[in-house]
Amino acid sequence: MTEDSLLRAYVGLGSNCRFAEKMLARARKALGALPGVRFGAASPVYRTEPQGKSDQPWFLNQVVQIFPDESWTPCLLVGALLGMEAALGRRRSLNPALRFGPRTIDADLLLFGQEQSRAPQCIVPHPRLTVRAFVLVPLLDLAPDIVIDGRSARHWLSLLRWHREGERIFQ
Ligand code: PH2
Ligand code: MG
Ligand code: MG
Repeated sequence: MTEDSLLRAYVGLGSNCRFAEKMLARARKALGALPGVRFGAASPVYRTEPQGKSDQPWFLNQVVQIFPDESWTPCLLVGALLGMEAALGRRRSLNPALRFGPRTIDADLLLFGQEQSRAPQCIVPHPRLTVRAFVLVPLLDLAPDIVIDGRSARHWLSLLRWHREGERIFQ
């Protein structure tokens, strides 16, 4: 089957542990190994200033394109991403102060074709996608014409305060 006829999904990867580069590589491999998922393309890896909780190390961020077959739904994919995070050693903290702190690997479902999901555990498009330069920039590398909530990704990015120096994103 040609890629044009397949559903395209985008996953945002992030890590700010000591082995961040390695964690992204392991996550890409695990994504491609999910049953019924074809790996599409990976954006460049960006070094990004922490957004939100700022007293933590800089992140490596990347967006990956995958083609899930008809057996997948947004919620099933989010479940698989959580399983993958746990398998790669992520331990989630219930303490809200730590929730956005350093992590071994974060894998967020950003977009699942044109589908919208309002289920609380698997909201798609990702609810913070349009306010994160560290996600919009690599997403635009893969999908320059992509539309999110009725506006182009470029439009959303133009509303944010950010700048880049090569592969570094300040925000
Ligand atoms: N993830 C967060 C919060 N802040 N900042 C950057 N630069 N990169 C991230 O992946 C990131 C963040 C919560 O998931
Ligand atoms: Mg997450
Ligand atoms: Mg996240």
